[in-house]
Amino acid sequence: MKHSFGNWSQLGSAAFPVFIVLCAIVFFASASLIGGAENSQKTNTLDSAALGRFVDVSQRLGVNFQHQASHTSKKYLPETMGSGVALFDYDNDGRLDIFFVNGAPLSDPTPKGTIPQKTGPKYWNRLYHQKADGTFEDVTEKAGLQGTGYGMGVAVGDYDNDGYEDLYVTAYGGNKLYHNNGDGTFSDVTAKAGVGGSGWSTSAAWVDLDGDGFLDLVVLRYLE
Ligand SMILES: [Ca+2]
Ligand SMILES: [Ca+2]
Repeated sequence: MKHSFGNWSQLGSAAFPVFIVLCAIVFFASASLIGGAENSQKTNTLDSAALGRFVDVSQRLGVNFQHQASHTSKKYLPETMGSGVALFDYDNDGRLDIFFVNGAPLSDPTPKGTIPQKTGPKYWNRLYHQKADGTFEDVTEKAGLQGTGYGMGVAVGDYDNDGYEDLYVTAYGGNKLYHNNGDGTFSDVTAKAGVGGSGWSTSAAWVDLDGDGFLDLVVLRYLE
């Protein structure tokens, strides 16, 4: 120690401030390195925590659909089931939109042969249009897709090859084929197309069974 102080003494009083500055540089450089390492570790921890995780952004993006099931003491089969959803770009703007199928109320008990009806907006099927900023807006009424019956499933397909995806919606209480008019609205063309079916339908699929370039429709039915 004496030797060291001797050297500093020989360098004179001007060397002391230089020593302080050097110490300060070393200190802040070390702190910076340690801080950088800590930040890097935090980032890595966040990255690894985010990997494989999904975050519910429904409310934040404006998707506030809530499926409505009836709740009778009889626990009828339709009310024990969920319903379908379709992600498709109905307006060809390059962004996926969302269509939800919804239930309907049932009386308790429900007389045999009753056709369930959607009695109000909370039972409507819903179409959400994705806006340019990634949020969604409810365009159900404008699109005319409120629906009927106790909804079950949905199948998307451009059955008439006009470049716009159309919808086939199954329900207990009447299936519907909706033609996409290309202007944000849909028309019920079920009767004209002869695809109403009856009873209780569940799933459906569009597929070109015979390769003629026109989609064919497969509809699955459940119980009587
Ligand atoms: Ca779209
Ligand atoms: Ca079409």
